[in-house]
Amino acid sequence: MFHHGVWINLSRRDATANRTGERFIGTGEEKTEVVFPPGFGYFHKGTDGWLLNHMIHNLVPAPATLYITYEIDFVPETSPAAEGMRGVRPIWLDVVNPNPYPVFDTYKGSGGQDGEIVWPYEAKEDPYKDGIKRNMWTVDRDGVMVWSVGHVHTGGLDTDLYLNRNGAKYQGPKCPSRRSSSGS
Ligand SMILES: [Cu+2]
Repeated sequence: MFHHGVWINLSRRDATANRTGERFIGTGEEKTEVVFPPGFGYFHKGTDGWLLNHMIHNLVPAPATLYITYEIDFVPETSPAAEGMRGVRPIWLDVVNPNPYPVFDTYKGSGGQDGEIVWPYEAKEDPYKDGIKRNMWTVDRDGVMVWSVGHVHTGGLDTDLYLNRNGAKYQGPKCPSRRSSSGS
């Protein structure tokens, strides 16, 4: 089972981790297909080096030979189809960013009355005791969000993404604040 894969461009800096190695595409059990709106693409230089970080699970005891196949629609910069195209800037967010292995455990009975845990807000112990909110990032330039996707591990139900902007008229759901340690 191909649990997840993260494509990393070793020739660029990651925006949210502020280090070399831009995490730019991920997919996994949820079968994410990255489809940008027309006119947008991820700019790739011929000199860029890519690295594929993968997690593969074998659910049976027998070893097997596996192949990973992925397809890319590629528009050469010299093609008329590339005219006016804009390059996207990948923004990678997770609950323990910039830790490259964003995995945490939850146990039966943790979380609220609904039997679900919203991590990190209902975690028994504050995962950000040092005050660094690893699940938040301050947008550092103007832009438009053109696409997003989330990934969870076994038992995970969904991911939430909130955008807060001073002066915004948006009245929809807001990011929860940390709840009591009893998870209620
Ligand atoms: Cu994963």
